[in-house]
Amino acid sequence: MMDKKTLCYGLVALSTLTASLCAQGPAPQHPLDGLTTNEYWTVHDVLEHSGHMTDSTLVTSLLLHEPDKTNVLVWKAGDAIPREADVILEAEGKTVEARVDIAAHRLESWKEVPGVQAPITQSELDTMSEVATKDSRVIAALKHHGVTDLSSVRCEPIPITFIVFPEQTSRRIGYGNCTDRHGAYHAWGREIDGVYILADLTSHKILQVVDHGMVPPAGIPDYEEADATPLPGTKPLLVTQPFGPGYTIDKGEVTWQNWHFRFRLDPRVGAVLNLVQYKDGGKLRSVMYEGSLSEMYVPYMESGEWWNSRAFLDAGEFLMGGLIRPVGPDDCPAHAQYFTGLAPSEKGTPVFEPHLACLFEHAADSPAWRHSEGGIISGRPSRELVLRTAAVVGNYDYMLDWVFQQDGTIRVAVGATGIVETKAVAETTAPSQMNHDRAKPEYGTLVAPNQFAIDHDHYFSYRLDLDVDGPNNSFMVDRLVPQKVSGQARTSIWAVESSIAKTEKDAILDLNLRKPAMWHFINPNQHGAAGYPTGYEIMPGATAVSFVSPDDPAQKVGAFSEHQLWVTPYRPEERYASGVYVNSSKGLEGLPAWTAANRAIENTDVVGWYTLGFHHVVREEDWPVMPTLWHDFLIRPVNFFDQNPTMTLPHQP
Ligand SMILES: [Cu+2]
Repeated sequence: MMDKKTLCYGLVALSTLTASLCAQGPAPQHPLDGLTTNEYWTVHDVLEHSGHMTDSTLVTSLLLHEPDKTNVLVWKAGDAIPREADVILEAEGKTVEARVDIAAHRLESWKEVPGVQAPITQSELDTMSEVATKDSRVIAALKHHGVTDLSSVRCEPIPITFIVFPEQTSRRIGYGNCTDRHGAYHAWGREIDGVYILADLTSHKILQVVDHGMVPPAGIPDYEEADATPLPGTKPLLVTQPFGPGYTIDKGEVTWQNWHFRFRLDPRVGAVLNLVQYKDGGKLRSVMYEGSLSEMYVPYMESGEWWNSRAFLDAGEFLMGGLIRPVGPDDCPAHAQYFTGLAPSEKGTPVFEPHLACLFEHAADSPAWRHSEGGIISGRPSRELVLRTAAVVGNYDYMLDWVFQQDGTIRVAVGATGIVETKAVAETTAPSQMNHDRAKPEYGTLVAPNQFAIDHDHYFSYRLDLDVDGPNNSFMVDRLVPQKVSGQARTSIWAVESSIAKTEKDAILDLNLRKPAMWHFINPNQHGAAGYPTGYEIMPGATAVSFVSPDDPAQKVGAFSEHQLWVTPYRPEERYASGVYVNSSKGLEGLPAWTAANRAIENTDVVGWYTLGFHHVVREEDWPVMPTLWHDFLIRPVNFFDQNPTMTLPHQP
């Protein structure tokens, strides 16, 4: 058996192909490093000896509690490293928040939080499936659907993010249906639709079984057995770095070209980048204190009684095993370096996660700059550094990239793939109204016989604590406005009008092609050679806004999706765009609640929240597994440098 410690802590350095590093190292080397194995065990032991734990108490979240930002910014190697953990526990239907001082082996606080539901755990789902498949009402309903061999049946009462059933206001409730993976490798697309189960996850009681009719069992997607067929003419395409990677990692700090940054792999939100700096003229300049995903929201467009509970807040509702899962050899290039990570078990012990992220350089497919003059082409090739993770949320897989460019830009990208969620229907071909009556609205696409993929949205909120040349920044909107011109050959041009957002409500912004604007985070106290304040902008790519009515109860929980940009004053506890607790939520937590106070955001430490999203009208090509669909946005310097920082790049990429 492989010694995990060796794999985790020792650089397997004979070849970069197999190099595997622990993102967090054997002992923390920096206050923002992820919790280590020893630290998980300390937290576990402190909780176990606290006198509060019973056999049924579940650790539903265990995360690093970041030290105070002002202390981190002055921290230097050799200083003591403050280490604390935040734990959310489920204690017989009650939600408890605990904080543990790791260095002192001390429980700092243990407090019940009324009116909220902790994230759902795997054992709750496993237990309920066992209970359900022994329940006489479920057995009878499944028999009615022709399913009598229950050995391959799983009934999963999944979490519900918004209030669908009155029971949710006082109890820990799951709701869902059964799948039969008999004859298949996995259960997606194998739903025994028609049988629905409402369950109390605390008392392990099935509250209600509904059988609303007979739906034929769905076909088997069988994608895992797809032949890998060589394409004629395909020749090897190799990218190698025979002399090793062009970056270094020293005590957890990644240095590549002029970039410096740290990262940890957080069980709730995945990669958390910290202390992102750019070396400019020998001086390290701050760009971003912290950047990470904050929340995800995937509402389905099916209003029918048995499906309308499906609106997922994927980062916060179910944390077990962590949001990100291992990446494989087809996810990252052969020369990539892999990083291991840890996630908590339901007892707060560490669970080792191999290959949880990969890091690699690649030659960009376009020049950093070029100009052709008099037949002479001047220019420079460019390369990029990619930190890649993969979130796996039930049926969906998301590739999550942070891409560092040589020109000072960070590109943040999400690639959506995995299996679209289908509802079993009687039809084996598109119903006539889909073909002929275009006046009738549709809510999905028949991707295979009996498999109706429901349309839905995907929204990702990114929390971006930009610290451009220091923590105190302002948010400036540069609006492009039409200008009338008279007495000239032109009658109309446009001009840029800048305004500083004074308070949060000035900075809740939407994209509008008719009213373009630049979203510009400036340091009003630092100016470049030309006199402009130094800055970085958040530059949207193709994205979407939720136009589901704001009073829709699911939309209230994912309310961050109504706007592309929010800006808040930095508050260490404001980390998740829909709040900490998204199960059975009444909604309007997180960004809408915080910004209601309309706090001042001028010349202070501010945090930008960008929503990347897309509407997913499912295509037949999205079955049985969706081709990866990428969306991105840029964090881009604006007057941060005095000129193009890639002028002096070498000619070798
Ligand atoms: Cu989708």
